[in-house]
Amino acid sequence: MESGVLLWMLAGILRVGAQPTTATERPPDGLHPLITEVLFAVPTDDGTGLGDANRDGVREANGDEFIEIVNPHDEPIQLAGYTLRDSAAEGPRRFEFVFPELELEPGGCAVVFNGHGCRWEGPIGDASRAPEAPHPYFNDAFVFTARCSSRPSLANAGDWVMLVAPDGRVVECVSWGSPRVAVPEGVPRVEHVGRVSGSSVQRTAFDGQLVRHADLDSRAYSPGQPFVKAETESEPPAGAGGW
Ligand SMILES: [Ca+2]
Ligand SMILES: [Ca+2]
Repeated sequence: MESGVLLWMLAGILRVGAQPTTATERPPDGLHPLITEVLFAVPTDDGTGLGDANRDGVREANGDEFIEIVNPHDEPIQLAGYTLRDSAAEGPRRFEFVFPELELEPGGCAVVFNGHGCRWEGPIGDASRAPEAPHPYFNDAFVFTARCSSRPSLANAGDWVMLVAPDGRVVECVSWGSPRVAVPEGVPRVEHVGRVSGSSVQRTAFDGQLVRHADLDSRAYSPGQPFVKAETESEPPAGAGGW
């Protein structure tokens, strides 16, 4: 799809944060999802429930971590076999989630929580099967738990997550802070977001950057809402009646 190729070319020359995005290789052929949000530093609960991103009433420093993706194209994407993983070597410390069969419609959103120690209400999927329905608590996104043990977690000080296509080729990588493991050579799209605390990093638009969520609006994260504009840009004038 030509628009997809154009997006990748554009993304390759965007600068993200203070550091340049690198484009070293074309992405795998075909249409791919796009990472739109990563919560790697779960905020500390300040008494208001902050940090409880999965909305089970408890902040779990690992379990409430999540990665959000969207289908940015105008055709459905079959998610089966797409993988999200972090920088840890293969083994019990690696965060890795392989999607089961789920056709994601254009604009459709999916959220994968670490899930360690989490409880769930409503339709939740895992690596063995997709949720039976979109989740009303999460803006009607498809919500998954990776059912992690206590060990895999995204390192607050620096780490990365990558999206890997079913054929094994890397689609994109989001990195932050000072990862102990360098992003592998040849990843077609790398976005580095510096060090962020107390908030996720969130994409502002289909072709927008990943920025600190709390700098966009009053929220620290928004699982299920793939694009968030800065409040100052999106607020309608007083009396305009909203949308
Ligand atoms: Ca929670
Ligand atoms: Ca979001």
